[in-house]
Amino acid sequence: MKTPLFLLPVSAFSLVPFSLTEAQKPNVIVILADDLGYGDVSAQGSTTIKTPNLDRLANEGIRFTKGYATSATSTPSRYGLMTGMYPWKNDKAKILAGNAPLIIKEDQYTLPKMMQEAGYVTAAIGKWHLGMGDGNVDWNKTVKPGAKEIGFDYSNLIAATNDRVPTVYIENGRVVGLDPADPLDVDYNKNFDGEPTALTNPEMLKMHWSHGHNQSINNGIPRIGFQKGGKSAMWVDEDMADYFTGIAKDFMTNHKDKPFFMYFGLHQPHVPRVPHGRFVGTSGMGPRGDAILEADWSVGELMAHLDKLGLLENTLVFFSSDNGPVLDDGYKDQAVELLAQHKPAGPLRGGKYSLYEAGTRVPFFVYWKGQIKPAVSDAMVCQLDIMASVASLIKKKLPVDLDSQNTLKAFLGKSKKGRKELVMEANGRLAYRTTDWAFIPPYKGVVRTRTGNELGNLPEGGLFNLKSDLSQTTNIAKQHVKKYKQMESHFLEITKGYFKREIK
Ligand code: NG6
Ligand code: CA
Repeated sequence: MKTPLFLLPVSAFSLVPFSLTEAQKPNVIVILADDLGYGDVSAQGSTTIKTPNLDRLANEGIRFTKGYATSATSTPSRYGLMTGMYPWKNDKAKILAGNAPLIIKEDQYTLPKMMQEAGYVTAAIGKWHLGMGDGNVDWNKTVKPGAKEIGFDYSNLIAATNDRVPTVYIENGRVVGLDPADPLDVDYNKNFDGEPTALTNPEMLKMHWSHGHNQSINNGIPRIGFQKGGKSAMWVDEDMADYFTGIAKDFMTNHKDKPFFMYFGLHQPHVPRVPHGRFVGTSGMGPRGDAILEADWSVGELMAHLDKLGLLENTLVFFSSDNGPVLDDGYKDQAVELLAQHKPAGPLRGGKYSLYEAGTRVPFFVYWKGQIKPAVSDAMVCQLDIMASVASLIKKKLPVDLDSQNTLKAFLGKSKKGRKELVMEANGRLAYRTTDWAFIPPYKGVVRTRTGNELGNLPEGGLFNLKSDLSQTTNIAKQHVKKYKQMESHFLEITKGYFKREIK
């Protein structure tokens, strides 16, 4: 049995967590929402949505006002978190199809491998989106390499996104509930003969697409990609939150007596937004708001379970989102029409896919009962830094050079200083920011995507003073040439060999 930290003498307490012994290694949980915006949580100032469970993490932990993902889309963002390396250093770290191969090399050092080496049991549950298999997957056999090969003892995942095939759960590399008599096949180029799609059989749809998402249909919802067979294994979107929440609770119960590391990838509020019936209509904002409330419930369940197991005082919890918000990401779910006064990005400009702040600046809370004093912190922190910071916490020496920086003191509220600078990515484009300034190199290309989100393409380049202009209303590149040049030169130095101006 681990000694709960609150039973330690006060003198030891003041040294914690820098004096943790083997037996007291804290559990570490990373909960990552999918497309949850800076303004989508009531603790972030929103009065239009009520997220009591997320608020609890925010208000009873540290709430970061400058918390970042490394990218404005999922795959690169998760790559940064899992490897401690900037995703733009890996040209495969782009939004992946459901049958894309694993983009993390098997010999690459990763956050879960680090935890394993430190004696942790590790699990990945929920959204994956880092690729699995070798590019030529037989879904009826064990799919590998995957989560196991990069350091997860246990995994129960959706391969990519909830709008991409295969629409099945994959536990430790095996499709859950597959009937060998009805093999599963997946293709991203062409349909299988005679299989219905949203274009041939619109009468089968209970949710309609607005752009993309018109291929195979599962559960009345059209997806990206084609699949055939595997009928008994198909997920039911309405049950996904219950499924993964249950799996995560079981994992915690099974490993309550040893230190564990659990990565929990929420699928909300990514499209298609199909929450369980008990959340339908609860937000007044339609499926997007209801899905956020379902995610809030799920987080509340995990925390209540930790409490029930007596692990709250011995578990460090990170909560964040893989990228910023989007309304119409390809389905007609009334996200725009029912938004009313709600501001998914809060005061920030842009959203998912954007080089403006809302692309990567996301909710970011760190909670540890009894160890972290509630506070709001303006330190700049990034998901990239979880790896080096947790290494420091558990006294693990990193055997490789990483882009991940040790910002443990900021994460635990013991310092107001986080990282000094960060390069972020959005669909292959890069931007740079320091504590108070944002720099966007010149990019041509469309101003907005079909989602309506502004991309941050500024043909002449951009400079914004985030201290005086948080909402990035005024590009002052022309007025502050010296500052622009200085930011540009730092940016070029860090991204040398990777920054390609011709990317649109
Ligand atoms: C886009 C999809 C979008 C979403 C995104 C990935 C279309 C038109 N759009 O290509 O719906 O799936 O990829 O989102 O297909 S992410 O959060 O996983 O990065
Ligand atoms: Ca996402």
